[in-house]
Amino acid sequence: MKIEHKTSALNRLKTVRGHLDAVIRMVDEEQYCPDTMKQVSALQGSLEGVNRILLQNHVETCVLEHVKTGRSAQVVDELLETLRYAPSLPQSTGPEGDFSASAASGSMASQTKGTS
Ligand SMILES: [Cu+2]
Repeated sequence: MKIEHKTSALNRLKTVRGHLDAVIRMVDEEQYCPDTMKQVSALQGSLEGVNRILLQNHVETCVLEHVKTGRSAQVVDELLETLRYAPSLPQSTGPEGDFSASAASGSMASQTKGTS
């Protein structure tokens, strides 16, 4: 794994962990439902960001290596499978795709990005 992608993924996941603790407190304290839902959506957006980083790393490392060693057919099949886990990409239009994408903008997570 490329060190810059590893660092970025770890930082984001640790931010998500802190954010998730805050959302757990919101539910425990029975805060206003839409406020909590907004934070859950922000968390979903943050996790999608982690998957984008992982996908970028995968393409830059594993996929390139497989192409170099002549395993192109395997690369295509696996990559199409992998894209299913990247909800914000146009290839996967799951039921949660539109909602989380729109809710991710202006999220609390993006404001705290880079801290851990
Ligand atoms: Cu990979």
